[in-house]
Amino acid sequence: PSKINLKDYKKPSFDVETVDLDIKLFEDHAQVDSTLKMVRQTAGDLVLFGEELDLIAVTMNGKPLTVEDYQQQAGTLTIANVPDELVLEIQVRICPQTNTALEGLYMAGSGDDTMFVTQCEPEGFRKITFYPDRPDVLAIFTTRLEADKRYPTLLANGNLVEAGEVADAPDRHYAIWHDPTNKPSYLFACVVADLDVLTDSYTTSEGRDILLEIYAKSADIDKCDVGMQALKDSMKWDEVNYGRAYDLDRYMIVAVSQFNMGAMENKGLNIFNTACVLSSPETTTDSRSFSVKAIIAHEYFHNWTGNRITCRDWFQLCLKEGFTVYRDQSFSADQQSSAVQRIDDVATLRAHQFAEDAGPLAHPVRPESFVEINNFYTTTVYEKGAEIVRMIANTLGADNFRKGTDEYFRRYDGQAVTVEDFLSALSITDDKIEDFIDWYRQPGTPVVSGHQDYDSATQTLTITLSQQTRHVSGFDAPKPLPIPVATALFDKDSGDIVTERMLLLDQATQTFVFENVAGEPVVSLLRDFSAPVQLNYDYQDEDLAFLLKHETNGFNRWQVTQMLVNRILLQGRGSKSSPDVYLQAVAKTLPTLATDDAMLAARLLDIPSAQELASAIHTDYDPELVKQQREGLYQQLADALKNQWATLYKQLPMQSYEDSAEARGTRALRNVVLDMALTANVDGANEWAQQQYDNASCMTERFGALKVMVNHQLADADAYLADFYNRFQNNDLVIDLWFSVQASADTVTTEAIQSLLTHTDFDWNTPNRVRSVISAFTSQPTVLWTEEGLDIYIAVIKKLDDANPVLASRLLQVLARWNTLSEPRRQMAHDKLLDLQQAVSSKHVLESLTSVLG
Ligand code: B3K
Ligand code: ZN
Repeated sequence: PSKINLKDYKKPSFDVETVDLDIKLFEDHAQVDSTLKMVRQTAGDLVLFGEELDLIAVTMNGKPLTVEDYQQQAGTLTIANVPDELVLEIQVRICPQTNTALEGLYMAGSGDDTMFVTQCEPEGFRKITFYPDRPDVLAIFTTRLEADKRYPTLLANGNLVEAGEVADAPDRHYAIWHDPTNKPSYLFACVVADLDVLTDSYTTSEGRDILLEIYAKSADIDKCDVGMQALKDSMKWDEVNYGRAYDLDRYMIVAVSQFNMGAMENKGLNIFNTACVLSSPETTTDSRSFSVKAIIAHEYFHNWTGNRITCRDWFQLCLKEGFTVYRDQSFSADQQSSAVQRIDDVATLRAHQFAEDAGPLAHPVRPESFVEINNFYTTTVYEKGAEIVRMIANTLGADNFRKGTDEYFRRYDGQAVTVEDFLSALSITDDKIEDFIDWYRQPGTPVVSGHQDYDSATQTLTITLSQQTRHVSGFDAPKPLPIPVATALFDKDSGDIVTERMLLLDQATQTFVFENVAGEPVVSLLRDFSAPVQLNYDYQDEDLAFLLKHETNGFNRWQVTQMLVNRILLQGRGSKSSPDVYLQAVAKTLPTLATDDAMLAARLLDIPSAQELASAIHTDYDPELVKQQREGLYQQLADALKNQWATLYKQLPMQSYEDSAEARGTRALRNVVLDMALTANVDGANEWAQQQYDNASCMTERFGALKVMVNHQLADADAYLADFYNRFQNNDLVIDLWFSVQASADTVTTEAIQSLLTHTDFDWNTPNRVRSVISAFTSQPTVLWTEEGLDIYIAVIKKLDDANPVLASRLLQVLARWNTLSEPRRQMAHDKLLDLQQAVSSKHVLESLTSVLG
């Protein structure tokens, strides 16, 4: 497979004005007829993409073409000597029933319970028909769907124009949909199914009434209210914050149980993984439910950032994803404490994106080449992409950022554009914004180091900061980037802030001078995580404890506790902190914080996951040692606060369910306290767990209790697991939880994983189920990185390589940091990856494997 390079971008030779699709579904295949009206843009042949299609007929301007008239190669159909204006009619046959890759048009479900859905981004439309399937070709789509009447639901993008019976076929019916907006083929969608619908409406700021619909299986329709409310909230939020209103008359969301990722923003017809849209108190944990709202918002926000303004080519993926993630993070921050939102976003960034940037899969937020674009839907493109937009927004300030985004929408609406276009619109009030382009081009996480010098004679404080980014092979030597460092100086005696300033570090080393500073202050840096960098500042542990007490922003308080924890846990790797300062500081803070902000208090007790700790270790990583140290500190924390747990647990009584930030905070903290109490062997904690399970008002309480019972191997854990299974047997998403709580248990063994994989409810065709075991398993590196653990994991990749290469490749990417392991694990992992290379054939897995092997 060949590499595609950003520098080779060329405009398409033809533009498509209109597409008429006629998709007829039959028992064992589908027939797709398309009519494309095209106009020449530049010289050259007409190139259409197509994969896994049976070409039946092509006509051009009414004249049938024969095999001499076109050239069919792997993946393309090329027609030479084409007039400047043409109507192309193409007939193909496809087989959605055997499409296990879940790209293009595929059948989901099994037996009597099946439906047909599409996933076209990035290049799935070419599995439906031959087409110039690239994001810079925009067209008006009209779609006719025809199917057996046992599929009453026929949906496609846009507005319903007509529906009825098929002449001469009493069992069949059809519907015709027309989408009036110009769109790229990756935003095409259709659904043929038997679903119920939850309906609502929304009146836009422009006074237009929009029909809102969420389609789900009848058993799930009672779990769509949270999503519906989130949709209305998102519509309002985008009007208020970005001045963007919805444009079509109808907005549809469809829940599908077999889906490769979270959700897809198809114009007017979003398709969602059931896990990302269904939510009810009894079956969904708070954190899952909160992410349902965030994903609904994300896909809705794409309507402007992605759909109305789209990407010129797939290298620009971050243009829509980074900006849209930034928008959904801002939306979520308005739904809960913004400190907690920032904590969660930063924790994810540090655990996954920093690891990616430090390993062999490191790539710029805007990659420069790829073999398979599906491999680049990464945390770097999404989350680091969002951090760049955040830095720009903070640098500009709210008003100028809004001027910039207004300009972006004004200038580029209806177009397919680049990151440079985005920056040029945002820089209308400040040209310096264009300098952020290097953040899109340069891989690797910058490390910012610094120290301070205080001169009491002149009352000046000098902060020296320097930045360094590792040189990733295959890229230019790294340059200094513009790094905004939000800074505050705290008076040591009063604990008050004396000065706040945004420092802009844009050279290799810089000094920043603060005048008239009476007494050496404690400096708080990178407040609110003002840039996606690693910070090494010469703090004393006591400074960090001081900041935990005096910082005014909850995020910064969390950040300093994490610094303390990291200093303790990465001991022997350069730092020498004893846990005492940390334990005392937390013990002092917790009681008040628990009453003021329970959610923040829960986060303050965070000890980074084994994976996050591993991401900071670049050689000789010993998973056993990390686990030991991590658990050791957790035990010390639990013991140090042993006499607080009972009081705290009782202060957080179970109440009838409510979906408020406060109630969610109480539930989150209660679960953490329960785990701490069991860790510290507090008398009676076993019974608390059982009572919490038995009397639970919602899934957060029930699952929280189940999880601690499993992790602490309480005597009745198996009985409770069995009870949980029986209660929720008919709910796939809850059974996913049942699988994952076992697969991620602190005490998991390879035998346990093996038996989950052979359980009658395990299903290779449902990505959620595969992830509920296999991805859950990666949270236990001591088991994963063993001979048996890797054999299991790699066998799964092999098995999925052909059936679902997108999923297989994604699972493989998690093994990227094998190279940091200590021997003999490192050699063992290397050998197994080499064996895998002999056994796979998808370009997805092969490209990832080539990078992973380095
Ligand atoms: N744009 C889609 C992702 C498509 C992934 C294709 N492998 C969902 C999203 O980011 O909103
Ligand atoms: Zn997205």
